[in-house]
Amino acid sequence: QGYIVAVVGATGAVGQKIIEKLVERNFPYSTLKLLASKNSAGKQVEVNGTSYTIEEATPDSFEGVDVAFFSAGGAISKALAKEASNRGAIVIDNTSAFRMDKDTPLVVPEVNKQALHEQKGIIANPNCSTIQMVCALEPIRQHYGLNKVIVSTYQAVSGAGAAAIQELTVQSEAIQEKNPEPQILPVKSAEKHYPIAGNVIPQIDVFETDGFTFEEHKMMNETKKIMSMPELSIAATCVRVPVVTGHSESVYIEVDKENVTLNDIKEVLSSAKGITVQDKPEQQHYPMPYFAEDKDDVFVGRIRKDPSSDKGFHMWIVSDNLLKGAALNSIQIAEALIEEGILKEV
Ligand code: 11C
Repeated sequence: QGYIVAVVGATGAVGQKIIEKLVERNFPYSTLKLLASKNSAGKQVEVNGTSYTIEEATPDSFEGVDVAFFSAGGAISKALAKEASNRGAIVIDNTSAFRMDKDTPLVVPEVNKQALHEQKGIIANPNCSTIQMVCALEPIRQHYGLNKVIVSTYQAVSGAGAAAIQELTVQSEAIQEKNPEPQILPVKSAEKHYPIAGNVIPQIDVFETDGFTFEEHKMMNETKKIMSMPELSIAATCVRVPVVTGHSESVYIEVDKENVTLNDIKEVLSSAKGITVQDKPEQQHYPMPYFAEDKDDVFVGRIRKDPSSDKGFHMWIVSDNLLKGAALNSIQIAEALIEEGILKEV
């Protein structure tokens, strides 16, 4: 008794976390199909004491599947997500392939669970840096309205995949080397690559014609879609830092209501689901990626009133980009599908 669940990209960093979370949260699966590219097919993976063989993902892999988690890159999602949904599976896609598609809900359950009812077979999981930010913005918006967001990110290399983690590790060990021969960051396909150990790279993904990067566009466009605020004034600067896991964000907001106090903001964040406020500067208590790794929550601290704008506030938001930013949010979407009766009880 339970759902037939497929994980596409089962050998990847996010795929592994999805499997871990399915087990940890007792997701009601009866059968687990672990799928990946041809290269990984045949590998053995142990899940909760049972050994599984990774199979190559093909259209027919999805026959009879109830829920399919995709995290094997945009090309695989574009090739196979519709094949899976045509065969009756609900797809939860972790790539940017369908996020801005008008027929695809883009969901963070704490913010817009109701959008799941509009699903037509594919549900998109937002970008990691977007998810943690909207988790903090939504409770503030609900109470005090939201007029403006300016965010600068400090993003971990695990967002760029296993090869980027490896690059940081190797360079960190040889940090004195004058020519570390970077090959992955900021973007594998780019003409130039820069070292990440001992460095900060103000480029994540490729540049668009307006001077913003694709990552920055994702943060701006996805936030508007998830929060149903197409007119929201929002700008992002996304930066890669030499941290393995855990994205950090410096966020400036302007609320809509008058006379909102610092305590008001702290109170709504403290009572919001999935948020832990860590904000005791006198005890040097604030969120850091080092301590957020493997934690489910979004951590918020350094909450301050802007010195010159009555409606302006600053905060520092940190979360594990592979968990709430990816695997955990995907599982929470699947759990919400069950709660909302969209995925029928079995
Ligand atoms: C990064 N945020 O840190 C990206 C990774 O659209 O799901 C997530 C890519 C995505 O590089």
